[in-house]
Amino acid sequence: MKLTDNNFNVVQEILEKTEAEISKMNPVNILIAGKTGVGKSTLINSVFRENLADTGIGKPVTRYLRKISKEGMPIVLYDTRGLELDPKIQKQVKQDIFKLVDDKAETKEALHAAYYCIQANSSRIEDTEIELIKDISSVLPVILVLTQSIGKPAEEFNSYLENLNLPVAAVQNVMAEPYEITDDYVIPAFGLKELIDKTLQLIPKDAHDAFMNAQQADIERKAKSARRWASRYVATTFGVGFAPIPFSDASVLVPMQVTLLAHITAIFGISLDKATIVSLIAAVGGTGSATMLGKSIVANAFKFIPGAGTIIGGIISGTTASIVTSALGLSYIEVLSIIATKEKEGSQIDLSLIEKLMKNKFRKNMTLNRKELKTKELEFENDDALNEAYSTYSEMEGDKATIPFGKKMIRTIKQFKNRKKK
Ligand SMILES: Nc1nc2c(ncn2[C@@H]2O[C@H](COP(=O)(O)OP(=O)(O)OP(=O)(O)O)[C@@H](O)[C@H]2O)c(=O)[nH]1
Ligand SMILES: [Mg+2]
Repeated sequence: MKLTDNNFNVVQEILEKTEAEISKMNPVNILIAGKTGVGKSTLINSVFRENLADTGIGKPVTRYLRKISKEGMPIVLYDTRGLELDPKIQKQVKQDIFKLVDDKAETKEALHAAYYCIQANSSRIEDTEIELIKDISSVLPVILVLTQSIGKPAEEFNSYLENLNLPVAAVQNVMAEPYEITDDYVIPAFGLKELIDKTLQLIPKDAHDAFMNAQQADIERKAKSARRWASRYVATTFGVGFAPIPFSDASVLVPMQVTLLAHITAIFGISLDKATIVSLIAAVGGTGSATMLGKSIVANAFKFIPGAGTIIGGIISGTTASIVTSALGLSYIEVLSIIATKEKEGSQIDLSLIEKLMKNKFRKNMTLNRKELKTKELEFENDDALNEAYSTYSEMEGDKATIPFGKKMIRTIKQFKNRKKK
């Protein structure tokens, strides 16, 4: 595809605006504590984007605390190192944590919560560890994360801990990565969405956007949050008070569409590069003469809006503008959900297919009238829209469609009979 200057600028503006929005977010700051080898790094890599535990390792803050953060991600984690329950070391770790919480208090870097990780097959917990958990709980809300949870024993351990009435905010069983028992028996990952949910209930509202951006365990939730914002944005921008504009002025819609796409991208927090955005814009704007996003989208839109032929050369009403912009936002959210899912799975994204998917979704969403748009938005509540987008993409890839969104977590051992056949 040929890049024209105008087209390029729109893309550049989306990227810059996204970056600006992310840098405006209050970062979310979480302490991750637990004995050596319980699965802290594995948990961090599964819950957050970009393999954060491996790629975001910074300098040690103290002997027992390490800061994990990454440019462009509004999150800071502190990982305990070498936490053994030797009383002397434990005392130092505790001092380090208290000092950190104290130093950062009342600043933008104030800690919001702690995940205290215990391996779920421990079956009992030592008094020294109980004491440490109580101490951390006195300065931060703690979620006890029971890692590598397998079956009934892990659930029983959970009940045992609940019965201890520790001053923690929640106890959550997780399996961060699928666990292979044999080649044929695999325990799928579970519990991460619940952990996201519990974390959101604990951290302050003004850190929610940052947490949503950084997490990758619940992509449906990202989509819903983006969709809710987009619907509100479209309603306030093109609702009552929107003065109809002549079609020749359609490019005044560009800044609004840039804001829309940038904000959605910031909520999603996927690592979109220029090439991807160029493809997504080309998909809706076309590669023809009209290169400015607003104008070409509106021009394209007329092909899809029933009866729109009669208003060509006429005016764009609030209704027309909101249908076009909603379709743009909804399609963009669907496509970003697929990109985010692929990114999480660690699989390659085929840009030409992504462009095709965007075109396909936009075309479909453009034909919806106002009432249908409302229904379509509701589909995000039950993940139908996302599953449909995923199926479309898989079919284009030549893969059999699976349904990754909204799937009930399977908590028992699952046999994959055909695993080896592929
Ligand atoms: N399959 C599977 N393996 C896990 C999971 N959690 C931890 N492990 C395994 O347990 C081992 C230790 O996990 P880490 O995540 O490195 O533990 P850690 O708490 O970060 O350890 P330190 O950094 O040394 O304190 C690794 O070999 C992981 O592969 C899980 O959810 N699923
Ligand atoms: Mg580690």
